[in-house]
Amino acid sequence: MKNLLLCSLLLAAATCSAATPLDSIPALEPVPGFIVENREITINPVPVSMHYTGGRTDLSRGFDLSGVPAQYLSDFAGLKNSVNGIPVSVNITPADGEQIQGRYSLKLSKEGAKITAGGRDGVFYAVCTLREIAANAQEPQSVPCVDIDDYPMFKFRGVVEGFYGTPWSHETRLSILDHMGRYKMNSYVYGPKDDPYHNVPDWRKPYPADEAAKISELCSRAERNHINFIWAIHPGGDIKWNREDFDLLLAKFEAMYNLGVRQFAVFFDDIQGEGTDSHKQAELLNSLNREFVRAKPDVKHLIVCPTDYSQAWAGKGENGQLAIYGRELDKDIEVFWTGAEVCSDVVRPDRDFVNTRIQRPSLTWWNFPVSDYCRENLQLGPSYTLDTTLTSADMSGILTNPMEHGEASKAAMYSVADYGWNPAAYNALDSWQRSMAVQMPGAPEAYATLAIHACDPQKWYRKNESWNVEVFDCDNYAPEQYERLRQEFLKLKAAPAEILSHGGNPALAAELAPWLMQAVNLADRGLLALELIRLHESGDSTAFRAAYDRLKLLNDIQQPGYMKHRIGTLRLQPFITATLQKLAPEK
Ligand code: LOG
Repeated sequence: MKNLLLCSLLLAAATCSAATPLDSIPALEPVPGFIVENREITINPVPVSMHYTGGRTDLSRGFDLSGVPAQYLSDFAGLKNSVNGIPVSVNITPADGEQIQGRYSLKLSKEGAKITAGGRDGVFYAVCTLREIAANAQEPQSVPCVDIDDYPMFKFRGVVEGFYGTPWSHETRLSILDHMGRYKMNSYVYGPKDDPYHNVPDWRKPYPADEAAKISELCSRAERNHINFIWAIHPGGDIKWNREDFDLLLAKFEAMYNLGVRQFAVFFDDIQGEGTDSHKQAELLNSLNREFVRAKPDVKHLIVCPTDYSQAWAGKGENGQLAIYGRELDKDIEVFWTGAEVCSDVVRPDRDFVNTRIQRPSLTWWNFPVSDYCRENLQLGPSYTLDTTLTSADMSGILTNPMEHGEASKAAMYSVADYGWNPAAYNALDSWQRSMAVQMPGAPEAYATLAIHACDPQKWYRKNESWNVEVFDCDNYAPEQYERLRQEFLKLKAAPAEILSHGGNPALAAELAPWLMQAVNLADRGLLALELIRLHESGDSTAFRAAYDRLKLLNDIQQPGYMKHRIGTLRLQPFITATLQKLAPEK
């Protein structure tokens, strides 16, 4: 059964009388999609084709892996291996040119689980699916039998750690690689702007030994998860277009190769001066391609982030950087593209713009949920405004640029993995809802309550927020609106304690901690604002005045903390501010 949610609420929420800040709430696009109720099996990403074949099987007894060829056994880690389990078989079909990388079929019946795949990645993806079924089935003792035929739409699905700010810790990266692998993402680009050995000033130097050892460990962890670890360099800020700097770049790549890196990227974003020269960039990339990439059979295609990575300033004509890339850059080099703006929807028109110029499908660098331009805010909302009709002809893939809060970014990664595998079936709202439970298994509702009020960055890439409630003008509202808002403030007040005590994800709770405190404060102010409205109506001017002064004082003293860790900025705090303004006693 499907429930069509929201949409119309949003416009209603913005309808307020004149002269209050509520008037300035922007009308943002509703989150598309619907919550799927009562599903028997949850698999993320949603498979391309899945049929129930009748009958049920028991996964609670585990899997008999004795028939799995030894070379694939390591990919079955995490599945309960048991001689009494259902038998698993693996059949490798000879790879042919037509085969889509990673395609697999899985037939789950009473007799066992039959995996057919073209190669290693396909087997791994089949196991991911099996693990999802085993972990998420409503009743593991009785799981419906299914036939699944599945393959990814896009060649690249993953994460570009490409933000400004504190780079992720080593532990966070390891855990993100596991998270990505679990949801069939295959590309992780290492490019944190504030790593000095990636960027100016130290891109020419090798990593110190302890950092180097960590990169090696990341490479192994990525490999185990069938992820290409792509190391990026950002030399454009001070590069000299001479042989000396080229040799230093080659030497750095060689050093990274020796640490285990097998795919590379060169970033020319956010630079000025000499480094922006399009012809020189293309020449350097082609030389790297010939002298390094193609010279090593196990190194995969080079990737570049151009200086003109967004339509906002990309030259349109034939002397623009993109057209120069199109003419001069080797055809096997992938080109990043963010879209119409730096932070943009993933839609067709600006893909057409870039692709016709670079003469290949671009690789989307999606600047969501990155928050380096709005560090006071979290971006915990749904991953939406992703065109579900795009295909591999429109782009070679999608990588999300996340927040410096790695754990808090995992929900978006879950959904981008979903979209990148099977865009046609992508259901933004449902994918987000599922991600809440994955991230906070002990308190999914509390996490969703916090997240729904922590979506809007307030500038640039505005996102809908608090769409589950209506805020209203204090002298023009219906009793149900009042009660709904009160219930929501009560839920928000309770959510932080629930997240901390029962969430089951301490690393995430630690990242959220400063916002959790502000959520409680905000909910308290909201409840007081509602009480104030009632007291105003009651005519008890003494009680009203006392409550007004209390809320005003609270709002003022909590303001500095709130400005550093903001929550409910789109609708909830504007409601409180508007109520205070409107009910201000005459001096
Ligand atoms: C940077 C990126 C940053 C993002 C969002 C690209 C290609 N480069 O404006 O490092 O995280 O915007 O602030 C960027 O997006 N430049």
